[in-house]
Amino acid sequence: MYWNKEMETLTGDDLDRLQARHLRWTVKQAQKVPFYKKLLNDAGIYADDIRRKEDIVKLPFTTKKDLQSGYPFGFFAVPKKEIVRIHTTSGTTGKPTVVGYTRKDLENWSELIARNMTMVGLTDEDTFQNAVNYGLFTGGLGFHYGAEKVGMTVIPSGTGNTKRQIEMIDDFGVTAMHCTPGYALHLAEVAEQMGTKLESFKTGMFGAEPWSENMRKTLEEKLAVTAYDSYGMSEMYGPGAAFECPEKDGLHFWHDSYLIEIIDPETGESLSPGEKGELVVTPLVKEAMPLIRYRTGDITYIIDDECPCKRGDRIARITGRSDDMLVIRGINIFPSQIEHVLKSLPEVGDQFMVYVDRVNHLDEMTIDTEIKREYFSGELSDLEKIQKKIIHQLRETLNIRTSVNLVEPESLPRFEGKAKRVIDKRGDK
Ligand code: ADP
Ligand code: K
Ligand code: ZN
Repeated sequence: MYWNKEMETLTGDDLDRLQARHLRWTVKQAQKVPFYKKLLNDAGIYADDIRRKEDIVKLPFTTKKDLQSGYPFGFFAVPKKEIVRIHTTSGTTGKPTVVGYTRKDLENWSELIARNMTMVGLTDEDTFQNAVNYGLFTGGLGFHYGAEKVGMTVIPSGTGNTKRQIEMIDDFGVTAMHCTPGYALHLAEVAEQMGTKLESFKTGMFGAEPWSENMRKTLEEKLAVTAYDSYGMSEMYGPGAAFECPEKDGLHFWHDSYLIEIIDPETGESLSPGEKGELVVTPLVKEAMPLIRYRTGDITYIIDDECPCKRGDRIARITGRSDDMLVIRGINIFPSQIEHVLKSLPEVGDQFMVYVDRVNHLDEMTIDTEIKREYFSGELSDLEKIQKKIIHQLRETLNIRTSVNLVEPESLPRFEGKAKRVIDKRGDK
């Protein structure tokens, strides 16, 4: 099933011409942003130099650091009054990355979500529960409006209160759901304890964090659903940029809306289909915040053989990161952000260690942190107060609940070379 068959299956010269035109437009749009104006000027590249999509390699890369340098609105290419929505995502230090949308951007985004949902067989007959955070994260409102566009009955359940979520699935006859794969597994377990088989639930759309084929098998068995992988990031509108078709063999990137490349993260050199590297994305229709060759940090490869569904190029599942970003319950966290929070608290000493593990199928983060000697009174109540303060501050900034253990000054390992502050045990599970 297709939402927009012509666009989804465009090939050959027609596709090449469309992509080249959109790329040229995007470069023009980017030139309205002072950062890009200077960058392109310095590189001596202008929109008119872009004749074919292959010309993209002449353009410079953009990084998350660049976006941060423009905090908050420095990357907007349209006057503020044309921005109708803002989302944010975690940055590398204290400040988040801000993304903005024009009305047209929101329409474009909904169109892509509508394509994804139609691709996996969902229609206006379906009842859809969106069990992700509806705040500043893009997964809530993004999927919500796409599902409404299809005409589904949408339940904006948000996160939390798993028992209630399960009751809603049963009581409202929910057929399709969007959440993180970790949460889906938790849901399956709680449903089992509650003695319900979630009869109506048939289609799971899972994303925002890495998962595996084994996890798919488990989810499909436990929930008796078909599970699809959904990939995106706030800088590309949000989720929905790439999505699996019923073949479940790679995620189709919407080729009229994004140009994708794979590079060697060390050298920046372009890699060929099948070669694993860092995904670089150039959105082709973003008005409010055009981006050029954005380095996602996500590791994958391009699959360019034809899919039976005739849609465009696919990427393989994301298997890792080229940087130290952690994805915990779908939330992106950089160790530098943790450091930033800890350093802002006078009681906290020099060293910390982050442990990430999976408990009952959900990601848990624990931070061991040293306390300065003058605050290490040995009074239990004082220490508890400090511990609470740290937990609160981390939650405020990172949007995630962490456990914190206070340890004595100078008791954590010191590093001579590059500090290894994160121990992630999830891969072993
Ligand atoms: P989202 O809400 O789509 O997760 P964010 O901007 O918060 O958007 O996070 C984007 C990052 O999340 C990606 O760069 C990637 O590291 C991770 N991510 C999103 N979807 C997936 C997925 N399906 N598989 C693996 N990682 C994913
Ligand atoms: K994420
Ligand atoms: Zn396909």
